[in-house]
Amino acid sequence: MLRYLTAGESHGKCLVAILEGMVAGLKIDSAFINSELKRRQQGFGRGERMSIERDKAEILSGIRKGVTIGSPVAIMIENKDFSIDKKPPVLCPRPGHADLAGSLKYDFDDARNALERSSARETASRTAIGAVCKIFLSRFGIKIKSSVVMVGGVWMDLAGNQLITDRINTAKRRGDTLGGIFEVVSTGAPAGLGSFSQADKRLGGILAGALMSIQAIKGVEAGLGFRSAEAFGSTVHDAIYYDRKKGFYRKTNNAGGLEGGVSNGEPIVLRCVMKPISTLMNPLDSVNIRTKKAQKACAERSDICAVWSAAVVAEAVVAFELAKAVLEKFGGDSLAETKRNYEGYIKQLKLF
Ligand code: EPS
Repeated sequence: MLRYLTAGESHGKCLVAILEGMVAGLKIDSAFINSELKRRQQGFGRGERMSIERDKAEILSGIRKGVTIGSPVAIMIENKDFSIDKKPPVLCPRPGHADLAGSLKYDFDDARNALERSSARETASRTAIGAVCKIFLSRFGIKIKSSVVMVGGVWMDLAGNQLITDRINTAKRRGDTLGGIFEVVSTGAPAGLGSFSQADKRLGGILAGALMSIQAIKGVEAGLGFRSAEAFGSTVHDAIYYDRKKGFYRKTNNAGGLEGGVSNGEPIVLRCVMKPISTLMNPLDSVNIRTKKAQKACAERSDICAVWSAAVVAEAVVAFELAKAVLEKFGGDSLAETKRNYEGYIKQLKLF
């Protein structure tokens, strides 16, 4: 089974990620991992931290001479802003962040203990894991891309970048923040990943759960998603056609490539809603967790808008889940073994 763990605080010494279960024999280009880390740091509206950090993956184990050897792949990303013990306590929790819920849960009288780990800085680790998974998936012709669809109510297809830039600048002037919507599209996945046999094997549920686990994500839809609620079934479901060369195919993809919890061979199309960043420079009402007196929420350096970054993180978590689904379907401990099994199945699909 493919699995991963991450560790590290936002202003701790470093971030760590361990990916276990990746096949042996996969060539890993560390420049690709670093380019994914760089993509995550970009986008208009990011905070000052992004000019401090130069996220770079240091591979600690699991890869020898640029090739995986089947043992856990451990990756470290250094935090240039390693200042956790010098930071002031956070006493007035920010609405929307994990500050209050985390302090209640762990019995902290300093919400910094919660915010340091709950911070979206952790997503750098997931991006590194996702990059390894993307390399694996590329060997099976599976590609994952994302695009930002809307920021702060301004739709990309209706507006140029300038309108969105203006909106983010307005938020900044007001001491406010913005969220948005982005889309993640995976192409090349064969029909048959995931299963309807058990709730926890349904690929739609697995992908939605993974995307909802990304900091600040408040909603996920597949294909036509929420918009399918207002239409007749006849206009929602994707009619089936057959061609001797192409095999089974569809002219529409409202299902977003998922039917019955199983990939159907069409692109897997997922959209996520990201709420606005919860650190507001013009803060909302809060309560001091020690004195219990009314006070404004704490406000320290953060982002205004991180939708572009979240889209890159979403690609990474989708990459991990698809890599896991590929390994569950085809098995194997080496890339050659997994590929052999995959090719046998593709042949079976062609003969169907
Ligand atoms: C982030 C690093 C953080 C934040 C952001 C994401 O750095 P700092 O808190 O030092 O400015 O910029 O985290 C949040 C938005 C959040 O709410 O936790 C990063 O590396 O992506």
